Amino acid sequence: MDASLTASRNVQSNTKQQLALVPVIDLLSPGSAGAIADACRSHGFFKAVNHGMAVGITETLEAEAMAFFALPRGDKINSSFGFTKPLGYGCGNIGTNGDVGSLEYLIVSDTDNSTPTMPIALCHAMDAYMTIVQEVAGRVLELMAEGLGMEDTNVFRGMVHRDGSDELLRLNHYPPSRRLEEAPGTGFGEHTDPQLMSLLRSNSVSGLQIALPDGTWLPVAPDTESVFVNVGDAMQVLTNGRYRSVRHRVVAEPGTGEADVLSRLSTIYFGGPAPAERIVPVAGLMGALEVSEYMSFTWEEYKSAAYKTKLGACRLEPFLLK
Ligand code: GA4
Repeated sequence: MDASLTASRNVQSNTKQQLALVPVIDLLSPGSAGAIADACRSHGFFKAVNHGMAVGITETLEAEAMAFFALPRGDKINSSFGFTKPLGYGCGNIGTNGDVGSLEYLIVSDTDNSTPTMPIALCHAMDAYMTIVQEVAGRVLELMAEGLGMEDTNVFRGMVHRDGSDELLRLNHYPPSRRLEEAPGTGFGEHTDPQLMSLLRSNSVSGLQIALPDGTWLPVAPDTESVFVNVGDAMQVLTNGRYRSVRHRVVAEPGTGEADVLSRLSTIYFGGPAPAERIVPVAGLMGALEVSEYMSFTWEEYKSAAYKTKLGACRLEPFLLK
């Protein structure tokens, strides 16, 4: 066989093999910015180790969250603020457009902490967690900018760490999958996150999968010591498509081990900007002749359009300039 053809096949299969692995990035290593940029381009997803989040705070939140989800249903609805969307407690529904999932959840916002009767210990645990996860988010956003060679590495971080920015914390609790045999269904259907980025932590129960660029699903092994980073739609636009938002979902297949008897708990931080922030490709990043692939819109416009879509929709498509 032609040597150059063999070489090109090898390159292709190496790329395929690399894609089949979740990139793991040590946030303290000197090459972390470059590695993050590669992962955000190829997968829109990576696993961060050495993130520096205090174990005690994550363990306390997990224990308080489990205690909350173990409450009788009526108490959970009362102790949050009913089914008011998009914040509060929910069970079985996702969003308000008819999507369902086999999970219950609690969503709180950093700016609107109006959770008057939520258990006080859970409020404290969520506040403490928010503080440490925001720090990691800031560091990751800085590295995302550095990895693109941007002069101002504070651009992304500044968008989500500013008064009025739209940061959310979501706790998802999935029943053990053996119980799903009676009512099988996806835990959380496939979707991309609308924000700049999301940071996910989970207990040791599996279920998360990410879509590779060719559409195949890659299961992500749970790792209680790591934080998983998702690129969101807003970041895809800010980088004019250099970083891609990742489709992901949570499935629980009965008969696969731990997930049969234990419930999965995940905690996700969503880094969104302030409502008036314009989501357009960052000037310092664009090549001389490069044009934006997207229409110009504010976060408020994107979010209100996103909240009218079904979970699995390609939310950026209507904003693409063809
Ligand atoms: C996906 C990311 C976050 O979980 C979320 C979700 C939100 C919701 O559950 O209310 C949405 C979904 C998410 C995207 C499209 C809309 C809104 C459900 C849905 C069908 C809190 C978010 O910001 O967007």
